[in-house]
Amino acid sequence: MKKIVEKIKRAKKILVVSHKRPDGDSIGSQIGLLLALKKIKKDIYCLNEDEVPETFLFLKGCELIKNEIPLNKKFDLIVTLDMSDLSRSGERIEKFLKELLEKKIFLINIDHHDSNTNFGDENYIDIHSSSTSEIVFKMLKKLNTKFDKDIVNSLYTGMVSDTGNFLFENTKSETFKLASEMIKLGAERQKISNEVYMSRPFQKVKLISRVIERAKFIDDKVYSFIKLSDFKELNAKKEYTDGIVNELLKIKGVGFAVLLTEEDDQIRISFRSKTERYNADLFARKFNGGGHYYAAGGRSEDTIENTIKNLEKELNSL
Ligand SMILES: [Mn+2]
Repeated sequence: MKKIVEKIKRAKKILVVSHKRPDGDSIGSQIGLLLALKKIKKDIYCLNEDEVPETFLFLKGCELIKNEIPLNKKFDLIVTLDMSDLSRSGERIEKFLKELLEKKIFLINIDHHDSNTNFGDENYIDIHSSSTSEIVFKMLKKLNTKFDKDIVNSLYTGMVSDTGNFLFENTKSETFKLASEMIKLGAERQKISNEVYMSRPFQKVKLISRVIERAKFIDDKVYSFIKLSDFKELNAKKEYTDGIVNELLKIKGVGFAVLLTEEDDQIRISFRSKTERYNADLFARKFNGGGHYYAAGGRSEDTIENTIKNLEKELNSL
């Protein structure tokens, strides 16, 4: 951590990148870092493949996250957040990052995924942290940041969304301790919980109901799917799929849940576990993916029918 703090102190122009299909943690950690470093007069460019999801537009500073490759490419440091692998940034941005790396621009990789490939020049991977936002908060404290409401709001949002509102296994006593510190520093706990967990667009609720209706059980394991046509029929945005797999996991008696989402060019698969018996990370590796013990992702380039067949077979032998 010390090395990273020193590198950041010395850098002037910093590129901050996170993963495609951003979530609360990637957005929260990016904005938190950006606002804090702006205070000490760093020139920051936050770059993501995809736009900020609707749910997180309430965060002040989210308009500073860009989707365009910068024209002025002179950076002296790259920080990647919540990214287990360079390719997680998305094709377009990965290509840009590789160009910068060829020019020997130093890369700091900050993440909490077990499957992180340590692709940075300096890697800070803490798999015991609830979220990347939690790691960024600890780092900013070491940088003697003068925290304000907007900084802690974004970091708190990252923590709240990666822990499912402090519901998932990754919620540790340390998580509550840091959350408490953030609240003391001005984080608006209730507003954030309302924005992230109590403001579902009705079309998303309809999508959830479709997923629940289609649920198929194999012992204490469950899976369901979303078809491309569902989005059109329900007038639902692609980002509404976020977190839906947890609705399957919440069912009494379920220990392992899988959600398949049909996309234009692939099937995206989410895996969630709520018991030590099932390792989502290991299971996801059978489907070109990985992640954490209790939450992981994968994908398939086969049809949804074949992917379901394959999944059933794997679930039966799990
Ligand atoms: Mn995360």
